[in-house]
Amino acid sequence: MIQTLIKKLKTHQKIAVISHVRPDCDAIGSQVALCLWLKKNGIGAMAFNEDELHPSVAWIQKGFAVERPDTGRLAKADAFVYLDGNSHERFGRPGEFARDSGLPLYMIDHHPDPAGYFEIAVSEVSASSTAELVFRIFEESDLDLIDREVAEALYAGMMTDTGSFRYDSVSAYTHRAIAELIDRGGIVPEAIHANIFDGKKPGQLILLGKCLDSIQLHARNMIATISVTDSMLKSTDSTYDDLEGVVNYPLTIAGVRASVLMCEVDGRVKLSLRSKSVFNVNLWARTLNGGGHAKAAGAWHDGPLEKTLEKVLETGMQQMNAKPDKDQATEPDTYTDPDSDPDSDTNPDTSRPGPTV
Ligand SMILES: [Mn+2]
Repeated sequence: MIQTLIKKLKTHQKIAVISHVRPDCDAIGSQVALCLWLKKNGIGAMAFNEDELHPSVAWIQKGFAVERPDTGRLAKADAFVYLDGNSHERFGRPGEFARDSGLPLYMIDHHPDPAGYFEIAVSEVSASSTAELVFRIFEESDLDLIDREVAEALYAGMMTDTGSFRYDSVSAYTHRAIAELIDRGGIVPEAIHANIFDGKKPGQLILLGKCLDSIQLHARNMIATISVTDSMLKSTDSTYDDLEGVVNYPLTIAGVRASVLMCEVDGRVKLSLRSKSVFNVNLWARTLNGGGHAKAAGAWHDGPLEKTLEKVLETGMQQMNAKPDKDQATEPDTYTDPDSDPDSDTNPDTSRPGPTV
């Protein structure tokens, strides 16, 4: 599939590469690296994203600028590549423009259930990240095209989507790819980690303290919830984006199998779900009209927070009481999970949280 995509991309003059709204390092890292690959192959490239980039992500685009959508610029494209998402809805205005353009649409992604309208879809749920799939484009064409900017972009995507290489989506291949990036790009991993994790404002740590204080345990301590009110954000001069990674903290409590962060955003409640067990939060999020991966998913609820908590627990308990092996069998997500053996249920502490969405 990668070879087919490479051949196809080379038939175009100017390709618009787009990534999902509220982009993370995997979205922007993949986008910057793919645009650099196109440029190095003599193909015109443009990168678009609907949203302003958070500083922990924005530094990645020094190799290739990601633009806000502009109809005049978008109209110059003769094809679109969707990265780190698999349907129009996740891509804001660039996605709508591409959908209505009648031009070829390509996609590279690692989320389950891709839409069927892409001419070529590189869709691998077992890949650690979209950046790992973009690395394969370099590997299957010319590894010598990897320079420092490409390597930094791909490293950032792979490292963040694997929780710093700890999730069970990490394979020997992931580490071989990282070795190539370090060798060929001459990158300094510590500097990349600092760019991403060490730009916090003091208020963010105070917000973290309030979030940890709000942790509640349910269902014999197997489910943990964090409740974030609008006033917690305001009093710490923070926004939803400043909560990145906070949902993972309750997973470090012995016995907790799943964690849900509920945050008031624009009069509704945004949900972030994480699992470190066979408990499939993608299925759980779908009962709340959301989705994602087996171990990391998101959803929205109309609120208020107390009602959201009730609903979350009701649907979570239903799923917890369902037979895990039956649920897993009907689940199209092929995410590999060492804990998918129901016998290991009694020992959830040996597991790892899944990738970020
Ligand atoms: Mn990703």
